[in-house]
Amino acid sequence: TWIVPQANMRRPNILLTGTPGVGKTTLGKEIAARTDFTYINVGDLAKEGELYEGFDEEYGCPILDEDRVVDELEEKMSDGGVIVDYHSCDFFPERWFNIVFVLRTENSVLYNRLESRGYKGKKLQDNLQCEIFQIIYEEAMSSYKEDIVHQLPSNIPEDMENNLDQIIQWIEQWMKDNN
Ligand code: DAT
Repeated sequence: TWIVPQANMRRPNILLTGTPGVGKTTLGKEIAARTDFTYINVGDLAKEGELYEGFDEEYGCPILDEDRVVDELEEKMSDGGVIVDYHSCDFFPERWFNIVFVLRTENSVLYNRLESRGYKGKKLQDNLQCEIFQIIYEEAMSSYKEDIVHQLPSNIPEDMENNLDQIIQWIEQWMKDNN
């Protein structure tokens, strides 16, 4: 029941973060489908623009050029109405986001998701440890005002539906309060 807002309305920016596999992409695309917000996957953006500054030999993956990612997104972020999805969050300007959601997944569930994604060995173990030690939650809490950082469980489809409904409601309330 999304009411299409007027073109000149202020809209918030939302950060979806958390360990790979917790469900950021699925949730982000659903929010975008139910609103007029733009979904941006930072991993895909970096790939398309080759926003890299080297190669990590240990992990066998390119290293994100964080400054170029920030430059690339700056204009879009100032318009509002953007959902950003990335598995790290400490290099974005704090002022970009009105709310930060850290998705959380139980270990056994995440194990299965990452394994079916083809992760194995050190990459699989490191990502599971990242979730167990709540690395991204701590990163979010130290990078943004603590009262805008929220953890969301993301284990079963019902969690996804609840999270989606909550976020849509939050957006609608924000827009009422800020327009
Ligand atoms: P991320 O973008 O955080 O890496 P994703 O959206 O690609 O994660 O999700 C990884 C997989 O898990 C994908 O197959 C969808 C599934 N999934 C995500 N959230 C879920 C949930 N709450 N319940 C069940 N499956 C979920």
